Amino acid sequence: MKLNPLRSKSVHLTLLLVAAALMTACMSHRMEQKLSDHDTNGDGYLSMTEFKTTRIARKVDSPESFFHLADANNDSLLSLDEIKSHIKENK
Ligand SMILES: [Ca+2]
Ligand SMILES: [Ca+2]
Repeated sequence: MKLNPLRSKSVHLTLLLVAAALMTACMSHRMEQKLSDHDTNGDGYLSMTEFKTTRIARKVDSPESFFHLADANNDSLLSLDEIKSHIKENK
């Protein structure tokens, strides 16, 4: 039996897309896990003090400016969404 090359290509593509989606979901879950580890008062947001203990803060040049730039609604707290969209915008 001969496989239709076009069809097997699209199967590969589908598998690749599924794998990519799974990886993204997994990474986002891991990030949520990480952030909740640093959310010491458990309010679901990171204050500047809490944020400074994260790996992201240690990786960037200035955690303060990252914090202020990422804080889209200026409430002096970072939500996971704010961090994620800030990272996405600066890729
Ligand atoms: Ca907190
Ligand atoms: Ca905020």
